[in-house]
Amino acid sequence: MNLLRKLFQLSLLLLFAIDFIPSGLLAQTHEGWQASKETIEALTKARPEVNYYEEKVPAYNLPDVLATMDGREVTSARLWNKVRRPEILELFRENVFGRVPETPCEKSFKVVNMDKYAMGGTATLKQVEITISTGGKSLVIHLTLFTPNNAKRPVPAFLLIDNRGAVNTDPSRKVKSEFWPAEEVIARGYGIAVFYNADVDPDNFDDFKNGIHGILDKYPRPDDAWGTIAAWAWGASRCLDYLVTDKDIAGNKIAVVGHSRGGKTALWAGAEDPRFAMVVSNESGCSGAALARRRFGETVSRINTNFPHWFCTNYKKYNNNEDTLPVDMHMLLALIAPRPLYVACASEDLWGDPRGSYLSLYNALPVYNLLRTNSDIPETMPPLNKQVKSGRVAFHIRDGIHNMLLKDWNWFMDMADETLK
Ligand code: GTR
Repeated sequence: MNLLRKLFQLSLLLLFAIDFIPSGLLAQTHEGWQASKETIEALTKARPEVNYYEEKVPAYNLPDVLATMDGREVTSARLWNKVRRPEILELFRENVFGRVPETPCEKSFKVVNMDKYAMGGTATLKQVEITISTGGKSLVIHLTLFTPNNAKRPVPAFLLIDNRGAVNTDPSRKVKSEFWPAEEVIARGYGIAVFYNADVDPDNFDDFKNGIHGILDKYPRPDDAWGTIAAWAWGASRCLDYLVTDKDIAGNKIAVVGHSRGGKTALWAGAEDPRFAMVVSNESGCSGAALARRRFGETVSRINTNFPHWFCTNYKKYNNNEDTLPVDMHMLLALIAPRPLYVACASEDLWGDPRGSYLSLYNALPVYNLLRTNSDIPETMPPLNKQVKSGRVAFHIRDGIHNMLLKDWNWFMDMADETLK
């Protein structure tokens, strides 16, 4: 009886004490984010063949990001930069995204419209045509750029790889969208640019005849020839070629941002082009930030079947065969190091495997820390809507469905405030 009373008193005391623990501490000691049962069940009902259950994730071993192919342990920044990073980049070219053809081409920029009083006088708008030409054929990438009028120039800037079309990125600003919240980004002192991915390569499978493929590819195409995602990433770099010439922009402070297929593209753009000073992957999922070996939500075989044009032909070898892939996506994230890297997910987007994306970031940390960035995040995911940020890496899982919203952008800018400004 006495013992029972003691236990009762103790539990009251505990309950009382919890009220006084600072909420920050509580959040840290809390279990991290878990997918809701309702979401798991609803998604499983819609696609019973897809795994959304954590307990069904197979056991796997990730390739060691810090072991060279000839078996050396990478213990210095020098060995990473000279040997291991180039090796990993090659493995991704060869097996996943494909290689850019060596066909020489010409490139020119033309500012076709400029408005110094855009957005009610708060910003300057420039519309730029980037023309790529070779062998009598050419292609134009339309770049839209706003820079703040009331900020000290040159300003840091964000470049969005737009995979949704002009309705989200209207230069006249008659139509506004949280997907590209240009006014809000300008108000925080950043430049904001965008190009439409389909300008570079239309998002459909036509055996690589249209877009930049039709201009630069040699046929028959080898099995490691670039797919559409690598083409979009290349397009992002052509936009960067212009941006670094613009006096209003700080060329060494340009972040590349992408959502979903655009997020996969942003990661590959950042890997291939070290001039991007920061990379933001929003809900990039399978073949983006999410670990392939978890086979959670979208898998390598699903993505290669539904989107046969996104990756190189070699990637199809890993359909239902993820364990033989010589890389996993933590190694793609590691290619961004030591630059700031933001990985974001959404709680209902289990197709894109939020946990696999977080673990991927976690497993890229050894490279960030080898490069002395003091980036340290726990293995447990943060709770919903709580950003976790350390050194040069940051992550959040926002409540809601697959999308990119102002809430996401605000967190991206919080990180950029610390790492780019
Ligand atoms: C899905 C695809 C994902 C993701 C998404 C998107 O259909 O399976 O990998 O890229 O499209 O881009 O919105």
